Amino acid sequence: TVIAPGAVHVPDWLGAQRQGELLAACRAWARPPAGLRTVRTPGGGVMTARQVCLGLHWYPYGYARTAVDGDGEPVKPMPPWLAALGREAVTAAYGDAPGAGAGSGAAYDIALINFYAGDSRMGMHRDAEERSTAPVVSLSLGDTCVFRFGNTASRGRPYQDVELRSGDLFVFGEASRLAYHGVPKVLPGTGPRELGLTGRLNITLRVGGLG
Ligand code: MD3
Ligand code: FE
Repeated sequence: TVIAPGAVHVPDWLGAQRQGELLAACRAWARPPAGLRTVRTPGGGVMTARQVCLGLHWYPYGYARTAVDGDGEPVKPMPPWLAALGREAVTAAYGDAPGAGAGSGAAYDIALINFYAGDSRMGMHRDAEERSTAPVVSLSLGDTCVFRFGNTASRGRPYQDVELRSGDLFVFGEASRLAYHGVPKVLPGTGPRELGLTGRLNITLRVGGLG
């Protein structure tokens, strides 16, 4: 489903088996060293969703090449299979026409994994720290959330609210790459029982273009 130009939602893209495998990987990445962390925002606040980074740090806020918070350990690497999943996702959303999804064709080299407990939220923001125009790939696991997709001009209206469920893929590229977006709420207890996850995980795959 095309929500806006370049913003494509593919419900239930990951089957039960791949959801289970991705969750197991996330649980391993969440363990120390360089495991799940609390992120401080520039305004002095704290994100309610906790985060794990692969490939590059995002501490205390924004990409950095050295450990500057938490346990001081270097982040875990981006595994090649996860980079390949990013490319596969872009093809699933946009098709494989030459130039589909634009970007430089560079490899997906950063993953930001957000863990939402029942009362976690994410305010309206844009993702503009990457130095690449490649689409951002989003994968959801566990509880359903309300995802708010806005516009490129401001945090406010117009926006569209879309429910993201376990296994859903969303790709944000082209004219939607710099749109404001957020997660106003998670709907507790709505995830697939057999997955065994309380809360919600969102895995975003990015091309940093940061050298
Ligand atoms: C639209 N995560 O990590 S995923 C984020 O569910 C983030 O955890 C939310 O926003 C989450 O930055 C939303 C959907 C998403 C991710 C990246 C985008 C939408 C986007 C980048 C550009 C435009
Ligand atoms: Fe974002």
